[in-house]
Amino acid sequence: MATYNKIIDLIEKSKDIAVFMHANPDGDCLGSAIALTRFLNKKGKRVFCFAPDLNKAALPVKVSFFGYEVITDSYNGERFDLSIGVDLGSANLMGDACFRIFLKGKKSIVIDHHSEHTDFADVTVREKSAASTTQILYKILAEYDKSAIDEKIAECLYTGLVTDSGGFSFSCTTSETHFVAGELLKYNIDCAEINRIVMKDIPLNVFHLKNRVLSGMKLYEEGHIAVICFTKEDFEATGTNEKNTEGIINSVLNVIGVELAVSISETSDKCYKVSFRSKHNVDASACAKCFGGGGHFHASGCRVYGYFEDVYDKIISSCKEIYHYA
Ligand SMILES: [Mn+2]
Repeated sequence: MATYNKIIDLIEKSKDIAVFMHANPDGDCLGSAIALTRFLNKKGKRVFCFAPDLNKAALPVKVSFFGYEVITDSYNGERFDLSIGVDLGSANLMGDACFRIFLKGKKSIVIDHHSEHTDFADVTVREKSAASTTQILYKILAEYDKSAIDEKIAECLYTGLVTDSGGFSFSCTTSETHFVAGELLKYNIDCAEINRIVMKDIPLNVFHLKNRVLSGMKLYEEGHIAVICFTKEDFEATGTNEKNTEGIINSVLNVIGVELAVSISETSDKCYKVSFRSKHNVDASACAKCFGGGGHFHASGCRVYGYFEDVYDKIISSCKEIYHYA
């Protein structure tokens, strides 16, 4: 592919390369950044991989098996031949500190798969149909030099595929997703272990939070709309915080008959983070848009401010309206 060759050419001509990810990086973003860093190191490049806000300590423990030692500890203001951003739909998702460093690259590349994307680099590879950025990155690296891909790199790339496709279960999963996964399994990676770590493992305190909140699930519209709430008391009682709510909403959506699942988490006084997940033709993004948020058709979110009772009522009435519109 012509764009792949452009990228390979730019990398070939560069000596000092900086790699960037988005804030709150997920398995795909970190997997892409670390796989790319390791690959470029093997190609003899001097690579600086920047954590969001240059805060390496804040990176998620879950995927630390990638090996965070390749991530840059500090930055002394120097320039780079090339800046490469991964899994980045827009420049501001990088955060100000990193974007200022990104601009220090004489040339820039972005590799991304988000449907909402604003170009900000000299060369952009954007494949909306790719389940993950690592799916695209594998194709580029394989085209560049297959022999430089090793087990560690394959592990990072494979993890990105698993996390962004929900364990090959979301509709973004294509034959190419499985093809790339198949190629990566040839590197002898432990796919069962990776799947367990990123899809199944749950800390005991989060398990308690989950049980507590799920048992309070409320149903509306003959069981087609389900709502769970995470209060400050739930977090305090279980020693968790609003970051630990991730994925719990899926257990609610899994209930047969539920078409729209809603999770309301109290993040601070009179401030609520709301997530929507839907099935079939129910538009979750329309729910989030009512409150200034956004997202995908089946997964979206927003923030709502006010007294809990008011916030709750407003959300439920919007959801009922959107559910009946479908
Ligand atoms: Mn991604």
